Amino acid sequence: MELHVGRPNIGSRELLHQLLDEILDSRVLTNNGPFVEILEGLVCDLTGAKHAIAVSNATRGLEIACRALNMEREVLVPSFTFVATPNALHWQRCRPVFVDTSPGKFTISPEEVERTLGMVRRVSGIVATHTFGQLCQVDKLQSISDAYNIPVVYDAAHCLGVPGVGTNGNAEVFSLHATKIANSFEGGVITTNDDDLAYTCRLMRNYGFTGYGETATYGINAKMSDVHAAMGVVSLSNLDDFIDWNKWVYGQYKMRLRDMIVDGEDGNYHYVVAMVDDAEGLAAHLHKRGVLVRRYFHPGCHNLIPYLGMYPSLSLPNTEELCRKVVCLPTGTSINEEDIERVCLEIEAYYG
Ligand code: T4K
Repeated sequence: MELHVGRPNIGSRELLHQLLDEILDSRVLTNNGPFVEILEGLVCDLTGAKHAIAVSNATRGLEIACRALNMEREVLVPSFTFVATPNALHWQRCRPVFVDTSPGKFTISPEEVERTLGMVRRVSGIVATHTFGQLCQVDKLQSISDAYNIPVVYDAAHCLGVPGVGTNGNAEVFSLHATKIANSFEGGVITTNDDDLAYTCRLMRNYGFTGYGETATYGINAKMSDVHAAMGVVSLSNLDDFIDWNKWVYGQYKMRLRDMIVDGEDGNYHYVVAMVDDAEGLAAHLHKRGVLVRRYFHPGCHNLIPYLGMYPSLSLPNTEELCRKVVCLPTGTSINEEDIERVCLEIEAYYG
């Protein structure tokens, strides 16, 4: 049997079936119905954010947040992230300017952000990823944001349930994709404490409508259906159990593989990250044996089309090192003790 990194956490089927019946009986299937509101309330409770705006996926959420904050032209972004992060900017006709990570971290380097701001003109914002549940250095980034008067949006796709996330920067964007710790099949949520920004994001996800036949801004369809929201509600109701399970899985790997496993105690344990000298060789060995580890994020975004070749002299040594070394191991509620034993035995066999 194949072992995966992104096998979805399911939660209570009974509750989901009950909610789906309610939705079908009510015939309110979408257009920001009651389950979308319930989901948004749960995310506010969880994160402490004043506003949560559910959207169709995190990529759209990033687009909307950046657009609502008037990001245009150059925007600073890490290269060590899922390609959705720069793509959201590119899709909004912004130019992603890739910045290196801090040594020993998975997140964008504030020092490199500042250095880049000194070299690149017309930067209108920063989009920084809290990678694998490891939060960015938010205080340093906030100081830079204040000093240069540019907004910061956090890509918090991996971070539901991570302490201290939801109210940083101008906005944070979570993913509820099937592969995330909590999921709504597909989905995302923007959180912010800024009333005006929340209002604009709400309008933008719904064509800019303020009322029947009235619009106040340009917008798009980024709504989450109530069926998706119901799955999100079920998933969030089970979030503590998912985190507990992940923590146990992480502990098992850590006990067995020790320093190979990156410390993850500050996060939600959703990604168990191994750092090895030759991620390529190890991943190939494991894939042949049905252990479908993932090399997130290899190659770095600056080496992916459409960004490849855009900055020929760009040097991102810390990013390159992570791309060479990081392997994400199978985790989540579908993984059990036997599976972990199998993964560890295969890794040990590879290293002889
Ligand atoms: N920002 C960051 C930092 C992100 O990591 C992501 C998404 C986003 C933004 C964008 O969020 P959304 O717009 O999607 O809300 C996966 C996910 O598809 C992607 O959502 C995620 N990041 C990324 C890190 O991982 P792939 O290409 O590796 O996905 P895939 O479909 O190959 O799935 C991985 C594994 O999970 C496979 O072995 C199969 C298994 N799987 C997957 C799905 C969808 C299942 O067993 N069942 C399923 O339903 O990108």
